[in-house]
Formats: sequence, structure tokens, C-alpha cells
Amino acid sequence: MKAPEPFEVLDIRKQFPILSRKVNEKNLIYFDNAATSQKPQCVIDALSDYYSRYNANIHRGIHTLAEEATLAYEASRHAVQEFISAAMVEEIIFTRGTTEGINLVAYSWGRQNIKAGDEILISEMEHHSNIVPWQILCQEKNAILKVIPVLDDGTLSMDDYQRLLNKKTKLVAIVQVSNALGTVNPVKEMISMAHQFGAKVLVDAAQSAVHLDIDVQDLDCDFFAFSGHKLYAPTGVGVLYGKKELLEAMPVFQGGGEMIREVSFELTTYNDLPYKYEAGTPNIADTIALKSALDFIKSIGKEQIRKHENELLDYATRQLEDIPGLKIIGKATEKVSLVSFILKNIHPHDVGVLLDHLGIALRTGHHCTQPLMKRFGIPGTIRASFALYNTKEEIDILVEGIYKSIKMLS
Ligand code: 7TS
Repeated sequence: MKAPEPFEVLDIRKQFPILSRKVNEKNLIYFDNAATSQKPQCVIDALSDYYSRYNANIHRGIHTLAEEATLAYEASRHAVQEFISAAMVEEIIFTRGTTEGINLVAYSWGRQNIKAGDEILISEMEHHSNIVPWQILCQEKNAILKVIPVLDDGTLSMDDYQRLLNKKTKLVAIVQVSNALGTVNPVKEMISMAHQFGAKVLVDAAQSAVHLDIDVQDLDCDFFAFSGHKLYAPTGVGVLYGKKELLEAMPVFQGGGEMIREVSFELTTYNDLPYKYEAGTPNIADTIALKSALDFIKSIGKEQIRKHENELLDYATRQLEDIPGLKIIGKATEKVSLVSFILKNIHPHDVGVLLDHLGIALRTGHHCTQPLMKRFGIPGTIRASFALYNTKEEIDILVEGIYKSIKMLS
């Protein structure tokens, strides 16, 4: 078998126009990939091509533009099905992003299936969008929200998970990769444990879909939600996967065009999957461009990307650990390419401002995981998250910047 081509980061960088811009007269160093990734030219071209050549509403017109747009939109659904190894294309619902996917399940499945006294299990490392929808549901239904604790190294306490699972557990909603710690959770094992109690499992894959190989059938998850914009696609498009029998049994989410079969004032009947959950004109352009992003990832190969990103993670971790007064938050052995850290007696925000002067974009703060920050007794962290276009040279500049920040701020 032919050996895979070596990963040429400079060739990759050329495909991302934004990476050649200057910020504060310095070359941009983009380390905020966990918030949103930058977009390759092929994704930008897909948007411009759609609007320049075949902009039309889908599934309704019989004219050529409408047919072309419909075909491209549905081709994207097939690309997603392949990307996550779903059994059927009907199981792929397009959403606005992870947040909307989770809310769809909370409003539709949740309102039908959660009753007073039922338990919903989440973890202490969830993003707010995998906390608040369940809190709202629990308040409405008098159900109980339970939380799996996080250990000091940033992993989940699996003993507590086992202890918390019981016959009242109706749903486990768990993040596959923590956006604040980088921890990869053992979701396959967790799903199997939950199923033994008859609970359904929703996986928040906002951070994992871009890094890990995804096979929803192998995971056996019931729902799986992610956003396009964190995997080189545009903002405003995301995916909710659900097992067909669940999606079929669930009540509709939003009412409107497209999701109906027939409407009369007396009775409305609903469309088949996946359209049942896609009311109104969807985000056609961004959904079409999502396929270009998935093709881009496929053309390089997730394994190659992971190898490069893991090298960056190891390199950054080693260098950062050597800095006096720096503490890494999240030291799980299974991590994606993300380092969260704090500096002794220095507020993360002040470091973020100084690093921006050096052209370095990264995230400081609570990362929409306030309960997790509280658990670690900190206001927030400085988070550098790496993508396939980042380099070791950029990490060197970050490390220099941190030394400078310490000098100026302490
Ligand atoms: N879940 C996780 C684990 C996330 O990291 C995010 C976004 C979401 C859900 C919500 O995704 P959305 O696309 O619907 O907004 N995380 C981040 C972040 O870490 N910095 O900015 C957004």
C-alpha cells in the first residue's frame, strides 16, 4: 500500500486566505479554533458559486436553478451521512448549529418523554448549551437534573457516573470533547452503560466532530449534534443526527412550510424525515458549503490532521509547562489539540489583550462553562486551540508572548 503523503502545512495554509492578513502589524496567529475555525478557499468559493450561479429556493421550484440548488443541498446531507457513518440519510437533520440541535431534542423528545421525577444526567464539564435546555425542561416537568463530577485532571468521574445511573435516568446528555479542557470522554462506554438502564444518550459533538473519527452506529448514540463552523464550514449550519425510530416518534419542533404534507384548518399532516424537522427556507448556501468543508477534510484525511494537531499539542504542552507560574487546566491523557491554562496572579483577560497586540487570537474567559470554572475555583482560563493550519513556529511566538505578558503584568 502506498504510504500517505506527508502533511504539508504550508500548502494547507495557502488555502486559507485569512491566514495571510496582518493584525496589529503582525502576522495573524489564529489559536481560537475551538470557538470557530477559519475557512478554506473551497468553502468561500462554494458560497460565492451558489449566489453567483444557482441561488434559488429548494424542494419547491421545477425550474433549473431550483433543481440545481436542491441537488447540491441534498448532496450535502449525503456527505454528512458518510462523515458520521449514519445508517440512513433521513437521520440527518440540518440545524443552525449544535445549540439548535440540542434544543430541538429538548423541546421535541424531551417534552414527550420526560415526566415528573425523571432524571436527566449531564456532566460538570458541559457547555452552557448542553446545560440550559435541560434545566428549562426539568423546571417545566418537575424532573431532576443530575451532574457527573469532573476530577482534578479534567476527566469525568466514571465511578460517580455508574453510581448516578438508575432506572429513573431517562437521558444522558454528554459532551464528547470538552471545549474548555480538551478532554476526550469515553462516550462509547458511557452510552452502553446508559442503555443498560434504558436511558437515551445525546452526544454534544461540537468539538469532537472535527478531530475524531465519527461512527454514530458504532457509538450507538441516540442523538448526536454538531456545528459546521468548527469544522471549516460557514456559521449558521449544523447537524442533528437521531436514530430513525426516535425521530419518527417525536413530535414536530417548528411549524411552517416544508415540514408539512397537507394543511387544512381542521388538520395538518406532517412530512417524512428529515423534512419534518426542517420548517421554512433553510440556510441553503451554508449547507451547500458544508459539503465543501467535509470534502476538504476528507481530501487530507482525519488521521493525518490528527497526527499534526497532536504534535502541536505535545509541543505546546511541553513548552507551556516550563513557564514558571503557569498551570494547565485539563491534563487528561486523551485530549484534542487544545491547551487551557492560568497564570499565577494574572487575570486571563489581561493576557488576551497583550497577546492580541502580537497578532495572536485566542480565547480567554469561562468558555461558556461557568460551572466547570467554579469547580476549578477560577474565573476563567487562557485557551489556545490548534487546527490543521497551525505551526510550531506560531507556538514559539505564543510562548514568547506569555513570557512578555508575565513581565509586564506581574
Ligand atoms: N457545545 C460545545 C462543547 C461547544 O464547544 C460549543 C461552542 C457549543 C456546544 C455550542 O456550539 P454553537 O455552534 O451552537 O454555538 N463552543 C464555543 C467555544 O468554546 N468558544 O466559542 C464557542
